[in-house]
Amino acid sequence: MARIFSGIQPTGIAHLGNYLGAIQNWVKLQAENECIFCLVDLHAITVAQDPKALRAQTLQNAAILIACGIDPERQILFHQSAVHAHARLAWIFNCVARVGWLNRMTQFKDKAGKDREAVSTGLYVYPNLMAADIHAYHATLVPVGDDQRQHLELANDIAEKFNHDYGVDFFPRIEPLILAETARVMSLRDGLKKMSKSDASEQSRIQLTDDADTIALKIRRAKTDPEPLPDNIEALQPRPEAANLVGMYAAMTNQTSAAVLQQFAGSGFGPFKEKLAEVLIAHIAPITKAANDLLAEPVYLESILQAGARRAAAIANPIVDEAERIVGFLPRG
Ligand code: AQP
Repeated sequence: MARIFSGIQPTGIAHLGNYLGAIQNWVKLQAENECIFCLVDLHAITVAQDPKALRAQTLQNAAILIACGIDPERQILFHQSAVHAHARLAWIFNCVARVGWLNRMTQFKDKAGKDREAVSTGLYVYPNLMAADIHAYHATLVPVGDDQRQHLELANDIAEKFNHDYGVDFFPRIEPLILAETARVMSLRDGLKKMSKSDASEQSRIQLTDDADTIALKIRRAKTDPEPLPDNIEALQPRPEAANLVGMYAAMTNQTSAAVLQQFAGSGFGPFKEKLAEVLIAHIAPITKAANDLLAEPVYLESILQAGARRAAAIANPIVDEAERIVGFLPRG
């Protein structure tokens, strides 16, 4: 049984991309692994957040994860800021990682854009905190999208340097678990941009709290092109928006994009979008309902996260205490 660490940022409401790329895999992984699921609010504030919205989104995403099938009794579900071991280890890793390593991180370049001087230093050291999230539990498997591969390599470089510099064999190697079905879901407004919680346009994503009418409207308005659907995958390649919608339908109905094209070849987007909306609504409506039921009892939901945090701290604290001893800190007493 491997120990798995997975996180999601409460920077907005979890969307279809998070679901297909991450959450549905987490639900499957629970059966055979010890899983630690974290709402990474420390990561979230690396870009500006409204405090009230951040609190609400942390609870909303917790409700969504449980509604999707994450079991907070058998596994650990908590909010990152409640377990101080993350920040303590991240500081040590800030002192282990090299500036040259962080300068190579493509996600920082993407997120900082042209205004690199104006972004927070937190955004720059984000990968060090991510390394701490994993190593604080001696987790060895991390299910992520392909976009996170570089951060996991960095987490291994940090662990190796720590072990080497202090002459220990303390932090294990991490293996990324990049699942074949980790589809990248793209924005409904731009087929070349990934679907994202922080995209300014809510029309760009299907949120896991959207009701049936909202889903239908967003899909109707999704950007497409004037051509009918082709009968082969190659012909979809220069049509990112069409490819994205076909990929969504395929993922929701458990088939390949090629099989979907066999079914809809020659069809215009009107009827295809109607079918896509139908399968999305059928899948998302029960999640929305279960999440709303949980959100009606925020105190209960908070108590689930707090209990999870206590269990997480019981694993992480001794590991981070030992890391602090290794670097030469006196015991906290
Ligand atoms: N569009 C996507 N398609 C497939 N997988 C995705 N993930 C995110 N977007 C897509 C996967 O979801 C997990 C949790 O993501 P995250 O919240 O930690 O951060 P993110 O990747 O930065 O997600 P967002 O929605 O784009 O958030 P913001 O806008 O705040 O940056 C990860 O495993 C990720 O791969």
